[in-house]
Amino acid sequence: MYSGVVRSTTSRKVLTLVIIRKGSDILLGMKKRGFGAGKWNGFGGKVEPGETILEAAKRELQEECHLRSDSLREVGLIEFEFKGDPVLEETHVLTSDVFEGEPKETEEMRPQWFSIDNIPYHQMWLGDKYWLPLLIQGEQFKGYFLFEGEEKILNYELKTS
Ligand code: 6U4
Repeated sequence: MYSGVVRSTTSRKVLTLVIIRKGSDILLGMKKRGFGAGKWNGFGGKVEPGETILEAAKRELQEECHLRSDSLREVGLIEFEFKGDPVLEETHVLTSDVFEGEPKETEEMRPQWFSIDNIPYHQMWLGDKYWLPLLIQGEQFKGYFLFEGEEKILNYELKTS
């Protein structure tokens, strides 16, 4: 898909990532366990067999912070690759400012609203400072990030569409 990038992946995992907005705030969750623990992130996870992207995104949002949204829109597609791992993570990024309920802490995530002027990029995945501003500006985007471990980006590409 992207020129100049050598791929050694053999399989793909499909994931969702939901960023909820309210006025000039966005909702992030502190991941409490698993890969990426200790980072603020959107809500999401693996798409289960038989589920659509949208169904999976709604389910993960509800499971991870008890919000419901029937208005999620897909605005981004990011491929994450980790050096030495043959799995390419195809991550569908969705957003909405229409939702029901109050964010509630769960076993996996501690939700918190952040002003878009005060996003904790230093405690987030390194790539997020590149693509999240595009989402906030209302742009659609496609990207690819190659990580080495959790704290180093070896290569990335990002374009708006
Ligand atoms: P479930 O279904 O909840 O068990 P899980 O495999 O825990 O899914 P998730 O969303 O925690 O999925 O993360 C999946 C993968 O995607 C991890 O390798 C980390 C990566 N990832 C998730 N959110 C990211 C983000 N905002 N920025 C980033 N990588 C992210 O660069």
